[in-house]
Amino acid sequence: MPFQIQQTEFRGQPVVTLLSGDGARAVVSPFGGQVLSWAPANGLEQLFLSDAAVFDGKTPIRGGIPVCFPQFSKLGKLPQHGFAQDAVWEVADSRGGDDFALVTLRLTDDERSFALWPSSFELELTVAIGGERLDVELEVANTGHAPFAFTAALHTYVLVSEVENVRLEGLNGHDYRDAADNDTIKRDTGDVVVVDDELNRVYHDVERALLLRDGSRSLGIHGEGFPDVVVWNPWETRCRDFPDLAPDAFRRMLCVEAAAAHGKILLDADDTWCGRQTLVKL
Ligand code: TA6
Repeated sequence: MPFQIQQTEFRGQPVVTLLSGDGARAVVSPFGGQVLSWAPANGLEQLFLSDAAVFDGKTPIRGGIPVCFPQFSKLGKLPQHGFAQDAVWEVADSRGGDDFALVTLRLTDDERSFALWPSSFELELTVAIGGERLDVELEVANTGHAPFAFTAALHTYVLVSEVENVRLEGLNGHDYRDAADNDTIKRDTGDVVVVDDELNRVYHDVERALLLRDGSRSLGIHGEGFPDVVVWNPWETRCRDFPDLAPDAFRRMLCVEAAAAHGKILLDADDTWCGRQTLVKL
């Protein structure tokens, strides 16, 4: 089967659909620079996208892989998660072959970003699929004359069959900031992370690959460049606070995010930083 890259529409908004020669599929939205859907070759959907997500070209889309930049969460004075998730990115490149397809989106500073954050930057987000693998790479270039600092995340919503049955391995022994418990710093001492309540943790300095087990399905999750991992589920209690999540949607999602959230990344003028998250269906 030849690879296909098409600019089409999804829920009334422009998207790029990728199909690699070996049958992996993805949908990427220029609005937000956001992966909305990914299925590995011969496999099922792996990302959660809320049925109640708003597709109006203005509101951040609930699900897939939102890009948080230049601020993760409320770690600063900018709107929550910064301004990249509701900006329109330009399609800069796309290519494919027998075993891959990729698209690169680009976002540069403009009047709106400058009013919020007076720095000159260029972001490139490359989404590559093929076989069992999804790679999402965020490159940040400082195109100005002064250094800047940022926090960031690839806020990945993994689709799960029932969140209470999910086991997340690989975080044992790591310190985390528990945002669901007054930002208390704790150490993870369990073999696995289990979700049976609201969970909002920023794990510090995670170098290991993680394994998400969901019944017979397993997903490897690995970050490079991003030092931290955020694990988030709003549970029943907080799910109600999100108008773009159905009341029981928390059961079908677990966010496992590649993040730079514990400390800021400092980027000198003319310098470039790169972070990546890789998901592999095992
Ligand atoms: O990554 C976790 C988090 O920062 C939570 O605190 C939670 O609010 C979530 O992201 C969703 O944020 P959003 O701005 O997309 O509603």
